[in-house]
Amino acid sequence: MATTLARSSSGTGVFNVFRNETGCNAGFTKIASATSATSLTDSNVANGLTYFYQVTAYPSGNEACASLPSTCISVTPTGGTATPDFSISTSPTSVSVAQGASGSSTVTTAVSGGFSNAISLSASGAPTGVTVSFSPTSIAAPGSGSSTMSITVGSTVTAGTYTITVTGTGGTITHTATVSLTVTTAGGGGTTTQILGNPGFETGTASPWTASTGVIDNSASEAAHSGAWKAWLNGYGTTHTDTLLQTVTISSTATAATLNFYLHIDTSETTTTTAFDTLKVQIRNTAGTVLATLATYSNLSAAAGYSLKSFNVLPYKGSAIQVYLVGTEDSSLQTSFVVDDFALNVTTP
Ligand SMILES: [Ca+2]
Ligand SMILES: [Ca+2]
Repeated sequence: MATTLARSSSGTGVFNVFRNETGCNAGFTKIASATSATSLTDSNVANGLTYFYQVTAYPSGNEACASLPSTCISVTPTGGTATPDFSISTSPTSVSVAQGASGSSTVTTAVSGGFSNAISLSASGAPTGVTVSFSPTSIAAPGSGSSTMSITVGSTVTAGTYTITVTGTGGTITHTATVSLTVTTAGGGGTTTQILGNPGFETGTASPWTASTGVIDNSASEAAHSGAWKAWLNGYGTTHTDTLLQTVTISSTATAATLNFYLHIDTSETTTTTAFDTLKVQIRNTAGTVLATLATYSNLSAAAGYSLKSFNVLPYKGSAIQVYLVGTEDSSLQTSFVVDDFALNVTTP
């Protein structure tokens, strides 16, 4: 919006223009000095507000001789071309993420012209293996706010630069912004080493694992995932606890560390609601203090066959830790937690 004032005088003097939003008898603020133009356009106005103007005149360079203020006039801009709309932007606009890691950008929306709608967010253009999510997934009405855009890059995504388009949709209006994603090689071309000993239990003994009696097993009643041997925790149908642990150190220079293993759960429990028997997968320090419980499984997730479990354990680099599994059964109805083919893959530069 703008209001335009014109003066009818055409002498050799210059003019100061004053404005307020209160009234002709209130104090004024100077909005233009020593102008010789015969009109002034005031762009700094809003619809529906009334503005009051007055002008003083004086010989150029001699403001001390300024005239008394002119007659006060008022202007109320209305209508205009204001259309409900919003804008969308990202910060930063470019994100660099290593393979197997994640990054983020903040998406910000701002409304204008009386726009009032929730704005839903979506992303397109990410390559296969890259997952993009928003928190929150929608900016609540009236539509001004921000959302964190998380970008998770799979370990197999080809290094390179990609453009992710963020689309905001509010009512019938759609706007887009982009984020440039640069995927870098994990560890800058480093090497990945599996650091657990006897990961598939094929030596037929526990070492370097420490296991409860009977856990290292080659019986046919629960098949191994591969080879002949696996670790079979619990399965007694009486109150019982089994543990399986191995102490390792993830290099302090590691850029990625992932714990994988295969798990099969077999149960005689019939409940669909109560976890009577559980298996916790933990990271402990060498004193046995739990640093993290990565997952808890139970009779409720029993299923035929093995499934692969995978955890990011990079946060535990630099000190000796225990990969610690503990299975606990209640007094009846057996649950077996059968694990095999562990890997703790550590990538170093
Ligand atoms: Ca095995
Ligand atoms: Ca049980």
